[in-house]
Amino acid sequence: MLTAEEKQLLHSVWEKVAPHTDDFGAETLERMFCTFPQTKTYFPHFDLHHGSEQVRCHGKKVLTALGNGIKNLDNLSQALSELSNLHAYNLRVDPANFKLLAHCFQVVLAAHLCKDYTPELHAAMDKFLSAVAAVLSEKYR
Ligand code: HNI
Repeated sequence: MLTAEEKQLLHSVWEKVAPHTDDFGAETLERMFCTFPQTKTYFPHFDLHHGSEQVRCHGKKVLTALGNGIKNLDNLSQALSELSNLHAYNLRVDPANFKLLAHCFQVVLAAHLCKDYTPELHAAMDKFLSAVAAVLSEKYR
């Protein structure tokens, strides 16, 4: 699915994202909770206010998992297998929400990387996030 060029783009963008996983992760979640408030229902045990340490810590976990996915583009299903089990069997997150999170992450990337977030990179990231969503949803049936 991803071309060699797209894989290369994803690897290089992650070098820019990796030093900011806390900030970008927190902003991604804050945007998701603000823009799509229904997503908050999965986090009744979290303090969701701006600046929440829990949100920051969780955002870092989510982005670290995405970084792990980028390191394993050729065996994504295997790399994210545990997370797939967790979201399907334990958390039971409606897969529609994966698209919402992906959208918010793309907004964060565009806002911070500005011109470096080229249409080609946007397209590659969109394909990657769709593949992650597919893996996280594949245990639902
Ligand atoms: Ni998600 C826990 C990664 C989408 C709700 N999630 C995690 C963890 C990672 C993670 C990593 C921590 C696992 C652990 O502690 O072992 N989540 C991802 C990724 C995506 C994603 C890579 C999609 C790109 N998760 C979502 C979405 C929701 C969601 C869209 C709901 C709207 N996730 C959760 C909840 C937890 C969670 C709830 C448990 C949080 C906690 O700590 O209690």
